[in-house]
Amino acid sequence: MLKIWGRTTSSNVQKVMWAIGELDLPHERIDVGGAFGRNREPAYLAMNPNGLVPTLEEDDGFVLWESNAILRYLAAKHRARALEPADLRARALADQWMDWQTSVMGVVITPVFWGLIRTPAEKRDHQAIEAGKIKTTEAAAMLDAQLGKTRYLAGDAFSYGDIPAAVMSYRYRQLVPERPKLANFERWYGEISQRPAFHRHIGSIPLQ
Ligand SMILES: N[C@@H](CCC(=O)N[C@@H](CS)C(=O)NCC(=O)O)C(=O)O
Repeated sequence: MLKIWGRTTSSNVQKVMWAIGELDLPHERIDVGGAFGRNREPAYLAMNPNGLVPTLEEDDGFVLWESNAILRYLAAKHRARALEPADLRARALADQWMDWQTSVMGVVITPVFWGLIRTPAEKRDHQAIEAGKIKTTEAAAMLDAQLGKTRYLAGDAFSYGDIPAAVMSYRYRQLVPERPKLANFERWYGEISQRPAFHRHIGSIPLQ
């Protein structure tokens, strides 16, 4: 059976579990990382030399890490069109937004998430948190601008291109309650958050 190694509270594991939910794939998820540890043990490092989660493992020993690569692999392998756009350009745009989450939104939200959720109040770097809030709001405004033109990020259909940004948006909406009103972003988030797999793997899991 398909195995996913990684704790449910990791945003990168959440992306993969959301895709598994959308595709309705039989799987086993094993808690690793964070308080569960085990990700620096030799057996885990032999699968994923980064010592990070998630890692995908299949019965024949195939192993894959990097959450966005896992999303692409699962979408291509199983009922592809449910997540992977058929049109080449829509697929490229989905890839673009996935990579953008890794290189932009995921980077700028990190000091906010770590500062407010993982750091005791007396040790917080408020300047870094505030700067991260401003930059994350700029990233959300980029989503809003795109979502003013298309219903979803890569076009008018939901795709894996929405998954990484939506996982970050779940965090953004809680971490920055004082954010400006971004009507297109909120409309998209409202639709996304109705998806059962989003609710199960992201929306119902408190930030920690
Ligand atoms: N680029 C990697 C990043 C993976 C990553 O940073 N995972 C974090 C959790 S979100 C992790 O493993 N942290 C260590 C831990 O959980 O113990 C991916 O997208 O899979």
